[in-house]
Amino acid sequence: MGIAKILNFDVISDNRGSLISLEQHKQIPFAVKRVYYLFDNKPNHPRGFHAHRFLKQVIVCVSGRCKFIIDNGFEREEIILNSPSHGLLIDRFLWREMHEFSEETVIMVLADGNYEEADYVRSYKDFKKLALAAVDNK
Ligand code: T46
Repeated sequence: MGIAKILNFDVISDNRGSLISLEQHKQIPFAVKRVYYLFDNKPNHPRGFHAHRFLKQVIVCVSGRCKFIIDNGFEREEIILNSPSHGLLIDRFLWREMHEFSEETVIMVLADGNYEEADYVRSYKDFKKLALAAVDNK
């Protein structure tokens, strides 16, 4: 398995359109404590560039498209999110970047914790050091 995990959500469709339901401990593999969304995104303004010490999240590109880079300190993967029926599960301690937003992109994020700036590692150099230290301590 790669660094990033894609969750596939069931789509309930009828002649009126489509619906996706996300419940904690079912489609989302943790208790959801916070939901936030990113919109009005600009194609040439990437976001992210940090890791979380403890936070786990599921990212859903509800409309439009975005390229994610996920990095564990040793290897990186690129994932294109462009479907509301896919969720990108980002476990704790993974570096993430978001690039190449389309104009209509809306990204919804379900998180297992409240917003805590102290949980962010915003320097790639520090992230790399911590990733190496974690391997040395195993
Ligand atoms: C992540 C990616 C996918 C809050 O006040 N509350 C919140 O819940 C969040 C998420 C952010 N903020 C504040 C903190 C900053 O002053 O909003 C501002 C923008 O946040 P940030 O620069 O961290 O945004 P992104 O898009 O780079 O990252 C966000 C999340 O912060 C992060 O956890 O994984 O989306």
